[in-house]
Amino acid sequence: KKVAKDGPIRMRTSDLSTTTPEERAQLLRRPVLRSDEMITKVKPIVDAVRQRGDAALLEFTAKFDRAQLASTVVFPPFAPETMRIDPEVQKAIDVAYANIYKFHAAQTTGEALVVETMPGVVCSRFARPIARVGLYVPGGTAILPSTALMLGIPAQVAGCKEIVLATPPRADGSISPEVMYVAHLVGASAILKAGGAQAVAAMAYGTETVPKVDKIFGPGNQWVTAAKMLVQNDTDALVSIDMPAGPSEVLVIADHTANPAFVAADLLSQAEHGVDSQVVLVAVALTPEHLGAIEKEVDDQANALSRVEIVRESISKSIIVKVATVEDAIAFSNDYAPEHLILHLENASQKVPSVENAGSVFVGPYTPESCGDYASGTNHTLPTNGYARQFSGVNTLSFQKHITSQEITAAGLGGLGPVVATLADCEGLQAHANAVRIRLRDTSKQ
Ligand code: HSO
Ligand code: ZN
Repeated sequence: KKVAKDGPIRMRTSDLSTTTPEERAQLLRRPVLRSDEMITKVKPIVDAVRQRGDAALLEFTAKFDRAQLASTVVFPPFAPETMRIDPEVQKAIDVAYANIYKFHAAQTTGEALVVETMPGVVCSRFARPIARVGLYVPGGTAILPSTALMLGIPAQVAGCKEIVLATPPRADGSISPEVMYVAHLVGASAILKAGGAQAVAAMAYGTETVPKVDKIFGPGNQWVTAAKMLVQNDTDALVSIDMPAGPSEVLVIADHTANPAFVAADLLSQAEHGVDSQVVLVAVALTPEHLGAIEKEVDDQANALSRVEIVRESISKSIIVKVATVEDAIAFSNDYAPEHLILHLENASQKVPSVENAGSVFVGPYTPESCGDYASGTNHTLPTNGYARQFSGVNTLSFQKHITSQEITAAGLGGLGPVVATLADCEGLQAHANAVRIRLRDTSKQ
């Protein structure tokens, strides 16, 4: 559908009190992601990099990023001139780094969990870092040093030994100095100057110069996402991914206390990410004047943005859902499972316990999503497309795996062994039963 190039920038409105269940289901739906189709498209690229390594990677980088590179990987120490940034920006990155580090460091105690389940039977669990991780930092219409922070810091906190940061180079072959500076802060062990499916493939399989990784993280366009899904399913690659990613989303719940200018600004901050950004306003018993004021703010503020054309398209596909009560609003939001949920409500913090599905929640009128996007401390790599039902956002544990362990004393085996032998007999697995009985006989001799 074509989007009018002039006229007001406005969202479509539905009233939940008059919608049918089918219409409600339609409101909850995201645009279809053609994952099969995309996987077919990225397969030749992934195969080429797997088979021809660096040569293929350089060809794709020349073709897609228009950058003629002699080599794709940069190792530390990074040259100071590649990290030269505005001192104000550097200070801001440093504060963001400190907050994100603090919050992610608190997510792991570093101590093993130890439980004696029966006398003499001690079970434990301890974390180990995933040794080699690949972080994808998108290029495209905006440079995203914030994404480098959000992926690099938990990797650093978790203790990953190799951190490969991939990002598409600019046409002159360089990487944005802000991203380079963050790579330096988080202790990246290599920078891969490549983007798209080719970068994902290079990290999944390794090339002559690109180190192979064990897990790939980060948001990206459809090509990147499809490539991540493809390599995850290849047992030769032996690589996992953080989560399937779709276009970014926000759902704002606003009641009579809501400031129209704040609400509009929050909606637009998500809408400016891309033409397929999903923006939903759930209006709780707002008067027509109040809702009208929000709509006017959206139009006015949108027209003043440099990315007005992107916003015009994403806002035209976005919806306002009118509901009667806060409970109805939260029920709708839980069904939608938004990546970001903003509670612009009276006593907003009291509503948080009812939130069942969301990537990250922004509570009260002074908590814009932007703060979580950049610097409050929480992660901005979050589940989209309704995956907040079963996925957590990226966090420190995403960069670790947990090993369990057990140690049983002779006396402990005396208590537990007969239980195990009985269950092994029940399953007809005699060798399993023997492994216990042979020991029980041995201890009874003492
Ligand atoms: N809202 C984006 C993250 C971001 N915003 C990066 C600004 N820069 C997805 O959570
Ligand atoms: Zn954002």
